[in-house]
Amino acid sequence: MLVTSAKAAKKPGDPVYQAVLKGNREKIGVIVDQALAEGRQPKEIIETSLIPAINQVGKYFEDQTYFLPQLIASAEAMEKGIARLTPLLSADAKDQKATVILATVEGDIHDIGKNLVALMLRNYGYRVLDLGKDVSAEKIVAAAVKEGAAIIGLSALMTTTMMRMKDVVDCVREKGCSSKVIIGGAVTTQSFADEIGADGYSGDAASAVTLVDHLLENQ
Ligand code: B12
Repeated sequence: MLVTSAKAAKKPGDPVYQAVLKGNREKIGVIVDQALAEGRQPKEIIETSLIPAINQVGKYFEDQTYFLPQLIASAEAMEKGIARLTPLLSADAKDQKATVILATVEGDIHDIGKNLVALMLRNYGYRVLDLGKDVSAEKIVAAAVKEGAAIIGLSALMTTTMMRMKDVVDCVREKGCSSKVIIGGAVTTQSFADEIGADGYSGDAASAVTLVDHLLENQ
């Protein structure tokens, strides 16, 4: 299972880690291919190189060692690295379980974490419809109703966009939509989920799968 904590992170000498840290979007594909050729597993590369690197970039951004251009370059390198590994991870389309709608809430364009959640849920057989980023509550709920989604998963990375999650919960209740709402994203917490009336919270992509399994078992 993909463990998205930085506990088992590789040493900074790792070329994949360095490629994200330095925003090397041109060469990350080749560097990831080399890591695969050396026998590293796709999940392990995400877990111990890509995620720790983007977290380190976040720290550099916070302490102003890095500025926006470096943040963007690193994010793009991360996305390319994940895109390279995705085909190696995705499960077969058959035997799909329930439908999960995923979106980053309105006003928020961070989608790396949400994309990892999508990847994991697909890997475990869920039918995932990813609506993308900066998506309005109305659009999310309309899609959930149309597709008969069992779960709506929302991501937010900014204090300024967290409350858009409550808009979705309110809209779900208003429209009598039967989907359960789960939330995540570095800025969110279990107590925030409780406060806005969401059905679940998870702090990483691996436990998102357990959370969805659990919510559907108890239906
Ligand atoms: C990469 C990044 C960017 C990239 C985003 C690229 C992309 N495609 O996503 C770019 C450069 C575009 C960007 C832009 C901005 N960013 Co930015 N960015 C980050 C950074 C460094 C990393 C975020 C990330 O991808 N983390 C890695 C992923 C894997 O973690 P994650 O998202 O938390 O996801 C995991 C879990 O939370 C969970 N999860 C996530 N979603 C979901 C959903 C569900 C349903 C579940 C169950 C679980 C779950 O599972 C994931 C995997 O384990 C953070 C710093 C940080 N430390 O978080 C800042 C940060 C989030 N950004 C920030 C800011 C301010 C901005 C900008 C406003 C900057 C600017 N001045 O323009 C803009 C935002 C514009 C907008 N309207 O959204 C701030 C937010 C501050 C705040 N608390 O409000 C942060 C915290 C940096 C900082 N310290 O100042 N950013």
